[in-house]
Amino acid sequence: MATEVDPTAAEASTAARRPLPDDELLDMLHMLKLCRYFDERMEALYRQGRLPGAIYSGRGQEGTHVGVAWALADDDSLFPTHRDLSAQLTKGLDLKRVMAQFWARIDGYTRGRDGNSHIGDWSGNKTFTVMSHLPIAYPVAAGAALAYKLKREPRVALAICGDGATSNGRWHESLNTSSIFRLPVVWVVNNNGFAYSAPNALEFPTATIAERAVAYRMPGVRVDGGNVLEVFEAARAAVERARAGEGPTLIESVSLRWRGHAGHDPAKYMPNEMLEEFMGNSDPVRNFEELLLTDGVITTEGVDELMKRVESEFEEGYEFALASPFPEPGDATKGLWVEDGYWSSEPGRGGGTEAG
Ligand SMILES: Cc1ncc(C[n+]2csc(CCOP(=O)(O)OP(=O)(O)O)c2C)c(N)n1
Repeated sequence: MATEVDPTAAEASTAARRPLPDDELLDMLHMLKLCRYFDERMEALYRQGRLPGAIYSGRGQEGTHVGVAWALADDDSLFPTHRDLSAQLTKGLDLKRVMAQFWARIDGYTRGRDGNSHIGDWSGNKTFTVMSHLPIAYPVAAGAALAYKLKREPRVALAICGDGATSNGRWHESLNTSSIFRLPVVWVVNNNGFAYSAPNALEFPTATIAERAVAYRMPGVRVDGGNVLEVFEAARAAVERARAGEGPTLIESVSLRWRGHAGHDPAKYMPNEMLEEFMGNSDPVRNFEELLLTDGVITTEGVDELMKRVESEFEEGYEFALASPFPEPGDATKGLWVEDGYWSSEPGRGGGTEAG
């Protein structure tokens, strides 16, 4: 006997896989594709000797970056690490200024002081500048969260680091302090399997990073970085919990980086089978595109249009970067204090008084 099928039930079940309205899902796909394309093109320019700075590819990890940053409100703050440019773009960094940064031009976020990923825009998009010492963003995020709590501001800080950084004392101090004071903070660990070349088994004795949350009496969640919606939903729950005054959450997102630690690292330590498995089954960009195609949120023509838009955004950014002037020698001694306006979120030379 044929079973009666209720078409609205099928519709409801696929819609249940989509926790955001369709227009936001399309924006999310755009961001995922932009980040992937940016990463691929920047690597190509680097290999051609046309990109002077260093690159830290986050290819394969866009699901984590876009998913966690999507859960933040404008006034919430992001504390990223060297591999998290995709999270910063999602939080609102301007692609043109990011590219000017990589070519060390005056319109870059550090106004020509740095040629790679030490980017941030605290006065604009509340992305704290990336610092090298791992995981230095964690204690700073704890401090920001403490300030929000003391000032009774309904804001949340979210910090990201890699698995390797969890072996550093600052990581434990940050989790400990945040739990004692129930700070409005979300701790994200992007577990890409390797701390540079050291595999997880040589980094920590537990099977997962999420289970270490027990020691700090906070929830620990492990998500699949290949599934941007799973990441987003975990981050959204953690952000809501933090905003409601219930304290921190630890999120471990498992997502291999497909490239080496930096542009100069061929990553020979990464087993081929592992890489193939992640690239085959855990590609967050392809997985999400397939979901939206299957659910009829986008068509193949729509995907082609999106790619054209992404390509022209990149070209515009590239032209902007190369047209932006280098800093003048005098700029080096300007803007050493926050008050003088040099660090305003406007591009260009900025205000700023001479030091000394
Ligand atoms: C305190 C500190 N020690 C060492 C380094 C050098 N270093 C830079 S990246 C890196 C690997 C970090 O691994 P992980 O945290 O897993 O992040 P990944 O780069 O793999 O994304 C190391 C050791 C550093 N920046 N800071």
